[in-house]
Amino acid sequence: MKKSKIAEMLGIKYPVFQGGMAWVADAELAAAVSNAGGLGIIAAGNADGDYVRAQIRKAKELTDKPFGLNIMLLSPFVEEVAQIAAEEKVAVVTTGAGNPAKYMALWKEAGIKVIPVVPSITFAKIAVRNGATAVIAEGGESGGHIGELTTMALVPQVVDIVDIPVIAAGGIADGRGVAAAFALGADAVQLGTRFLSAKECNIHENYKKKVLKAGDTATVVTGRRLGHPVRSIKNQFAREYGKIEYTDISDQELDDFAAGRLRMAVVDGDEKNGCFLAGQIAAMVNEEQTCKEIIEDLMSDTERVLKEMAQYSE
Ligand code: TUI
Repeated sequence: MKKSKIAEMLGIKYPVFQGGMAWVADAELAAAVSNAGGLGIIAAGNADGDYVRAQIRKAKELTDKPFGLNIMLLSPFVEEVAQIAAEEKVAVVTTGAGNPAKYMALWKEAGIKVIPVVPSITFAKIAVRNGATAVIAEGGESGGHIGELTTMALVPQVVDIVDIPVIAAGGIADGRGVAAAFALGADAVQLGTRFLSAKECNIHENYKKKVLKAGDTATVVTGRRLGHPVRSIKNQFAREYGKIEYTDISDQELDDFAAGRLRMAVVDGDEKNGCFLAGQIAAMVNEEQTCKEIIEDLMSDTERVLKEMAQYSE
């Protein structure tokens, strides 16, 4: 297997990150991924500081391996969560949905490795300037909040302008995706949707079922009008949101319409009213497995694909 710089820097066995999925990625999932040799990541999402601190402490009990905290920068609790990350000295902070520049000195002083998600070259350059350890280049195939570019277009362009490791995310579910990410110059990969099916993933069983039975065109992007495009599985909520998005409804009403929908999906399993975030590769996720099985499957599949690809250089 290819030597991964970021895996070496973090002291993890495999170059595989688990995406910091809001409401989904708790201490149990993160610790299971880290124990399996990847980088597990707890998602702060919109949760308050007490919840996040408790999850970090729980993960420290469940694993002695490094794990990360994903900070969603649109969270109303972002200031206190940023402080808690520094106080608890998590090994890694990843960020999403914004520019983390103003917190980076704080985290770096605490010895934390900071790895922002960047949706474009502009934000990749800002991350490098502010001392990021690496960047996650996430394409629009991903579930959740997405940027404009695809993984195929974004990853090589980011690789070309940064001198730090690039982790590819978006549309990666198996060894073919990992090998493709390596071909684009990525040093590691981040997977979200594939971990939704993990045995250690504590989402409502209706959410898991939706992912397991999703087809290739199961997802849709809504939310562009408010500047926060979000990919989710088509259902009644997504259809209703899509219908009202371009009417004369106010921004506030539109925001209110979407509020709390992720919780309805993850906790309540409300198939009609919940927002079931998932990436375009949901159709490629077909069985429930442990995190260890997922990561080992992924790595052996990657090796097989890379070996097969050697024929192109003969
Ligand atoms: O953050 C994610 N995925 C997410 S966050 C989330 S919670 C949410 N729900 C509704 C609306 C907004 C957020 C669900 N899924 N992935 C990482 C990611 N970061 N994707 C795109 C970005 C991003 C976008 C803009 C990063 C930086 C950025 O900067 C632009 C700016 O103007 O700050």
